[in-house]
Amino acid sequence: EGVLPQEYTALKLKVLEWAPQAAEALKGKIPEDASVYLCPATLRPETMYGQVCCFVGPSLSYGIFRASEKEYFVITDRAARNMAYQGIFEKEGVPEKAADIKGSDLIGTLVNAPLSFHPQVRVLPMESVLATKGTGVVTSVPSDSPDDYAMVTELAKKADFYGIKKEWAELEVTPIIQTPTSDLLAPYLVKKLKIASPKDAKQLLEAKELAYKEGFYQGVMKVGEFKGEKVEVAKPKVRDHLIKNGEAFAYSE
Ligand code: A2H
Repeated sequence: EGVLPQEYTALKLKVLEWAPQAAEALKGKIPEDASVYLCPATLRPETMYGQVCCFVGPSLSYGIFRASEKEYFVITDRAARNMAYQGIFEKEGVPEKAADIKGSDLIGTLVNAPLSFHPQVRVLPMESVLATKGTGVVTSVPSDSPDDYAMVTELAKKADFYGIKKEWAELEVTPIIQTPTSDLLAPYLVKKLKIASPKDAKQLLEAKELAYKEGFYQGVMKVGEFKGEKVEVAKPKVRDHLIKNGEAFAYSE
């Protein structure tokens, strides 16, 4: 944990269709006219064009919290307490939980991913999602996150084992950011460091650090409204754009 607070962008991925297990578990618990959002916390809002799925920890517990009359968020209890404290919910004080749900029951849910070339993506499992960081929900950008690339590759390879449809993990990975090394930095580093699976934690940590530094300091946007601009410059602009559109909000911890 650093000394400075981490300033995340929490995205709003609207649920379009619940996985059958989730629909069953949530029956009658959420007002029919409300929208429900999975809210991944990210440090790389400028990469959101490249979302291909949304990860939850299959063994983690989530809550569905009332943000306002018409909006509910799927996040950990811990994140809900922080959000209530930060004035993100309409009502102050103890967060109002409409339902509990296990990560495993969310797998297969179809959500809308703001800005993404793939506007509809699936919720998929990732064992390494921590309950103690962010919202416990992580949006997946395999072009720029080695962890995400290693995980989607694994999911596509072993779809049956993970109980998912192979095609959910096989959405095209599009170049988002050009760096001196590559326009698909995460896949490049995963291959270069010979990372074979999400279990190669040591190499993944190295890849993550390299990707983050090179992407942030030397990256140039290859797509989107800020195409041609440096990542450093585009990052806050993409963030503001998402927040203004009601597709994200500031969250820190
Ligand atoms: B980042 P930091 Cl493209 N458990 O978003 C595990 N990882 C989590 C998490 C949790 N509970 N909550 C957030 N994260 C991930 C995009 C991204 C991210 C890219 C490249 C690097 C990257 C798409 N995934 O993070 O420990 C989220 O993934 C590498 C630093 O607070 C979030 O940003 O520094 C990042 O880790 C936050 O990590």
